[in-house]
Amino acid sequence: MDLSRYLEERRLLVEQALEDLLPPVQRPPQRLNAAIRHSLMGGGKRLRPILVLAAAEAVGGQTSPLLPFACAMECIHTYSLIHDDLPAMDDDDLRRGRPTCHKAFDEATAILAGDALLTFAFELAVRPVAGVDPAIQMTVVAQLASDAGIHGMVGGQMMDMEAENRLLSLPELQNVHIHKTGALIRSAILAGARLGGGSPEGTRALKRYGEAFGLAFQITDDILDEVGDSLVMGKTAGNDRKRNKASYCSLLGVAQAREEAASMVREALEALAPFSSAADPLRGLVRMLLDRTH
Ligand code: GRG
Repeated sequence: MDLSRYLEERRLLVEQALEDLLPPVQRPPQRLNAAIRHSLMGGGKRLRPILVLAAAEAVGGQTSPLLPFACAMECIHTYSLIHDDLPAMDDDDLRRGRPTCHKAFDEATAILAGDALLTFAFELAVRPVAGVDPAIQMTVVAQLASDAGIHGMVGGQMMDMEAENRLLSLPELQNVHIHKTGALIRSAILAGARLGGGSPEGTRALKRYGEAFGLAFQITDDILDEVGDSLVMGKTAGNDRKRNKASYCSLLGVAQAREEAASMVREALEALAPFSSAADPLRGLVRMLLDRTH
C-alpha cells in the first residue's frame, strides 16, 4: 500500500473535520478561539486520530462516523502540548514550526486554550456514533478519561517532572513513558478497535500493538531529541540533555536505543499477525517510526 498517500488523505479528512467541528474564530471569545486554532490547526502529524481510524479499519469497521471521536484525540493531544510548552513546564518557544501558544498569545490565554481543548474533546467524544452501542461508547470514553488523566498522561507528566535531575533505571523510564506518551496512543488504538466493532481477541491484539507502538514512538522521540534537526521537527531539539532528563539515549546510547525501537516495532507487527490486509495501514504506521524525522 502507498502509506504516504494514505496518511495524507487521512490527515486532510481529520483537518476538515476539525475545521467543521471547532467554533468559528469570529465567535466570542475571539482571542480564545484564535489561540485554540493557532495550536490545533498549525500542523502536526495527526497521528492519534489516524490511529483511531486505522484501528477501526483493521477490525472491519466504518471510519467516517468515528471522525468526531478521532478529533477528540487530537484536541487532548494538542492541549497537552500547549500546557507542556508553558514556562512552568518545558518553557518552549517553538511547536509545530510556529511560536508556542503562550508566545503567540500570553500564558493565561494558553492555559485557557488547553483547558478548553480538553473539555471540548469530551463534548466530541460523547457525540452519538452511528452504529455504535452507547454502552460500548461509554466504556471507551471512560477509558479515554483515565488514559488522559491521573492514571495515564497527566500522571506520567508528573512522574516525568519528578524525574528531572534523577538517574532513572530503564524500567523506571519505561514506566514514565508508558503513562506520559503511551497511554493516549494506546487509548486511540483501543477506541478505534472497540468503536469499529472489534472482537474481544482482535481488540486484545490491538491493545498489544498499541502498547508496543507507544514505546517505539517514545524511543524514536528520544532519538530525535538527541540527533534531530529543530527546523525539520518544528520543535526545539536537545531538550532532554539541556534539562538533564533521563532518556533512552542517555541510558542506552543512540545505537542501542535504535535497537530497542526496532524490537518494539517487531513486537507490534507480531501482534498484527492474525489480521488481514485491512491492518496494512497499522503495519505501515509502526514501521514508519523507525524512519521518523519529525
Ligand atoms: C501537560 C498534561 C500534560 C501532559 C504533557 C504529551 C506530553 C505530556 C508532553 C509533550 C512533550 C513530549 C515531546 C512528549 C514526547 C512525545 C510526544 C507527545 C511528542 C509529540 O507528539 P507528536 O510527535 O506531535 O505526535 P505532532 O505535533 O506531530 O502532533
